[in-house]
Amino acid sequence: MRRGPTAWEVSLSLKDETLNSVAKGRNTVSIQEAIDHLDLFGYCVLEEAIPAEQADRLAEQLFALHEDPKSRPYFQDANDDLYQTLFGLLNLDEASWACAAHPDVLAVTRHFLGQDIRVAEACSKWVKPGAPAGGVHTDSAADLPDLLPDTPWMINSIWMLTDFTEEIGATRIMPTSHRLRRRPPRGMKADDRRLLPITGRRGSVFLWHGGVWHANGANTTLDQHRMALNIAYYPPWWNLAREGGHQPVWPETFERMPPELQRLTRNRVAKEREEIYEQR
Ligand SMILES: O=C(O)CCC(=O)C(=O)O
Repeated sequence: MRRGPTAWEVSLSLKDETLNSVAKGRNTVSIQEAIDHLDLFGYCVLEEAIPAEQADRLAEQLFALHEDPKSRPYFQDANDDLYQTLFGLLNLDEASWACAAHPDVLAVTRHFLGQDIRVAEACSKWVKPGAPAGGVHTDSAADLPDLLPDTPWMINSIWMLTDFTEEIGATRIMPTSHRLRRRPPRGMKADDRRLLPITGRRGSVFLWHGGVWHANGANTTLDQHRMALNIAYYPPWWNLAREGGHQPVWPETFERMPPELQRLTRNRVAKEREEIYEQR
């Protein structure tokens, strides 16, 4: 007798189809479809949420910021040259504000976290040619129990500021893994066949549930650079949670922000990290 597909094979092919349908263009995915996709698979893609030219400008500014020696105190790891994370972007580049307060992103995020969401942090992630893949992980789960909550505690997002291809180091995600409510097995590799690269045209943004298993992919190209803007959102009851290098919003930045962004960041206005984050 011919063997039918396993549940796992069905889920993978369903996923491929969904990837293809979002690749047709932003207008084919409504907010409700994006919400349903994130709920079911753990992530969703909003294609071309900003124009490619705006993404190009932002990418150029971020490459320059990464090269600026004044930015070094805000690197997650100043010794990691190939995969660079630069924190505190809301202070460093006003062009990031439009992404942080993008109405479609906020609509999807508020569905999961409630109306009173907060921006946890905005950082840029430059993946250079030759950068290895990252470790597979969940987000902001350090203080959570072994059985992860069934209520989402974080929605994360990545703006593709250069085209995301598998070769350039697109983020890899294991669809539906947030439903397992546990961390990935120790030693799980980013090239595990259950993790799919989230590809798309620059200007697109994808969002994921903090409990989904994911990693940055390796950049296997010789000369292509991946730039992404990574903005995470917390519900108000998680608003003091912080990760290693998260930066406050400086008072002078906050004063200049439009009201929606002030609403999203009002819990973290300070000059220094020590003023608002607990010491670990
Ligand atoms: O840079 C990437 O593609 C992944 C980022 C990531 O893993 C994270 O923000 O938790």
